[in-house]
Amino acid sequence: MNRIVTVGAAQTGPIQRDDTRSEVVERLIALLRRGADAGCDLVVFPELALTTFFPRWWVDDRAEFDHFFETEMPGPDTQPLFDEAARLGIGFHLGYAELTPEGQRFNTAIVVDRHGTTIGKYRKVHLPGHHDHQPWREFQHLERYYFDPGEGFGVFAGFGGVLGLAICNDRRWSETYRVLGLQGCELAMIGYNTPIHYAPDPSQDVLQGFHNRLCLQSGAYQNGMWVVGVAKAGDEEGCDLLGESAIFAPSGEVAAACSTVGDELVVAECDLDLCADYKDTLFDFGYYRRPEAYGPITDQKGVIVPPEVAAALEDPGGEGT
Ligand code: CDT
Repeated sequence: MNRIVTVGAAQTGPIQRDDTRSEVVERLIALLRRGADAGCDLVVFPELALTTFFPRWWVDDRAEFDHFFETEMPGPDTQPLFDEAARLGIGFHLGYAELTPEGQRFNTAIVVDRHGTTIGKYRKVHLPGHHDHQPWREFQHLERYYFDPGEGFGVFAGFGGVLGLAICNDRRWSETYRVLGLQGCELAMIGYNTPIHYAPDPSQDVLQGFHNRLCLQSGAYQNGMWVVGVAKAGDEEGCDLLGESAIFAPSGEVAAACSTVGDELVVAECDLDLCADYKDTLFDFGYYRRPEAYGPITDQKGVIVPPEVAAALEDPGGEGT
């Protein structure tokens, strides 16, 4: 019997700064109910799904933004989401800002089973943007100011398969999917908030949708896993966020895709047994991978052009010119 998990990608439209937590949770519950009506086992919400994307603003004292963080999960505002999911008998994935008792701040995602129990938690590893105030930008991207980095990519047992979590910018790094793939991940959930305008190189603005799909799709194919990419989309406080939430099969094919930038649910029946078609053939890691040839992947962080190559390029009339 095939292992089919019916997954809903629950994209949300924008969340404005003054929207209350309970208003947002009501929207999530509405999506959850649509998911239940559509037969979902699992509904996937975006990154930072409870608040506006507050790293777009600078404040001198980070603590001024502590109200965007959750100190407990579930807390009083989010308990209704857990309760409704358990009542409906479906699981969910939720991204939120986490403030720990020790004062650490993380960009976090959890996966909750159909009984309302949290079965997996992940803290974002790749924090994009900058740590300092850069007033020349139309808006800031201060994840490196507001968040501490997470420590790694774990996988979790749930819904009959191996689940993996990553968050937004993580999806642009092939290492993310490979580390999950090496742990047998069969279904990766990745929420995102992606401003269409990229201040350091605006020529990339028109390519945002293409790059989003390129990364999610190739991550799915090259690791033989389902990938669910879910956006918080639309005009949020004057910042245009990419939609294009979608579910990708282990073949890399699109199984379901959103077409709006509002609250929208699309559903795919994800057959986890399809992963083996790729994991046991072309991407049989145990048979084909050559870790002994991949040293620089973990031995170094930035680019090191080998000295002899650099020298050849500097030698006028030499081999490199
Ligand atoms: N939320 C998040 O990680 N967004 C980034 C924006 C990159 S530009 C600073 C992303 O990779 O989509």
